[in-house]
Amino acid sequence: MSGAGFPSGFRFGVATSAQQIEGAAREDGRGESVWDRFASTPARVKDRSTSDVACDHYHRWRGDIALMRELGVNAYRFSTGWSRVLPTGEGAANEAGLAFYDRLVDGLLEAGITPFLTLNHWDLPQALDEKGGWGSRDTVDAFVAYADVLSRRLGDRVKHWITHNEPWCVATLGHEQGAHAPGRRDAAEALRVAHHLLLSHGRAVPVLRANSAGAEVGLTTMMTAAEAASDSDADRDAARQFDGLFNRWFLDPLQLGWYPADVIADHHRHGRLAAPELPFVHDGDLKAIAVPTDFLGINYYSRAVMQAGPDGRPVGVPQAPPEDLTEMGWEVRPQGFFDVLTRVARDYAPKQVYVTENGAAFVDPPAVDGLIADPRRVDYLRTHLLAAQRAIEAGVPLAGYFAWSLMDNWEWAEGYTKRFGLYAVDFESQQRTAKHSARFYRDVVAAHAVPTVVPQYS
Ligand code: IFM
Repeated sequence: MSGAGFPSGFRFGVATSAQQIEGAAREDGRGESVWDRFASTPARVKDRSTSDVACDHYHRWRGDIALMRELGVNAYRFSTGWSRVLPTGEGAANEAGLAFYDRLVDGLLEAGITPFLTLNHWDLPQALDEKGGWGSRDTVDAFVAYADVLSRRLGDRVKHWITHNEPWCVATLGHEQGAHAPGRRDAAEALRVAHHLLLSHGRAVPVLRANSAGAEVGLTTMMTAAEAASDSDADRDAARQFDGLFNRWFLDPLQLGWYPADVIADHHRHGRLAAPELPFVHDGDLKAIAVPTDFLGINYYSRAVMQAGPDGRPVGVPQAPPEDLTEMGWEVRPQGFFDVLTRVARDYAPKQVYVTENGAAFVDPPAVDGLIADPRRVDYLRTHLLAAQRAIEAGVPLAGYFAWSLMDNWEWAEGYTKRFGLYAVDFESQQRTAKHSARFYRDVVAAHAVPTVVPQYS
């Protein structure tokens, strides 16, 4: 084993999200989400697929809990479908939707697995988007009401709540770049969206605490290590800008209570703001956003190496050879994981950190004797878990690690073309097949440490 292993009480989990695994898109009163609409719009999703069936987890959740038991994990991060609970995003709750999450939570607890529930993993109800979506301040109220409904129902059993998953993706990919639902391209709107996501987090935290005695509450953000392509002032400034847009724009208001002045100036300079001020920030918003939380959720996949573009905007430059890239084109960079974990502890001093996602998409070969050999994913997990362990040794209050993902699933605009799972899913038969990475993770969990030598699994 390497080092002293992970601290006692450490959470080892796996993560998924509702839209990516549940399926049953039109069953039991579920309403349409922005991702349902996006996927049914031509040319939005790479393989033209929808998540209407996905992993059919809505019907197969018992078997999926059995996979978690096989792994030995003590925690499971999942999200609730907002439009399954509130079909139009507000108003009367859908009892069948709530009953599904009741069953799932009870099943997890019976299996000795602690539920970590994410309220918003991107699947805004379509009806709310038609009223202005996250660009409208009314959606803040709708989110707080949704948090209230769910935590009243599940708060006696769910004690770990994550308000939002990766607000950058919703704001920037969804509203500035148009690559994610709802597919808009409006940089000014994207800034409003980011603010409303953060504000709704801040306003939901006290509601969740009131309905779920003793609960831990936090938010999950994606962090990417930002590095300059060279020592030139221009490239260093490009890295600063990227870090500002991607990391600090979210972490500064959440943890420090302000938006970073240099990034406000960048927004103005690049035309995202008409003036160097934030018209959508009302009195009291920043205080609400910076409500103390019990943990910060960090999703980590890769680093970004930036150089100055012709107009001074940051541009990513590929650094790694193709063999160091995952199927997403993301560089495998465990050092970046260590860097973001130690940086977040140093600059933001969260009470605790959970790594709420970490993993890699690769093309997997067919199964041999019922097991799929995925050495690159095993290596990704091994090197990143070692980096997490080093971060703990360096003083980061890391309390848990969730592998993304329990099983192959619907990877948003990439459809079914990217596979992140520890278990493979045959989307025709819905058969699940363990990969070597599942066996490796099981060994890590059992040993509470990272094996120095990877066992032979076949
Ligand atoms: O699949 C996604 C997940 O939903 C959010 N974080 C990144 C993952 C991989 O792209």
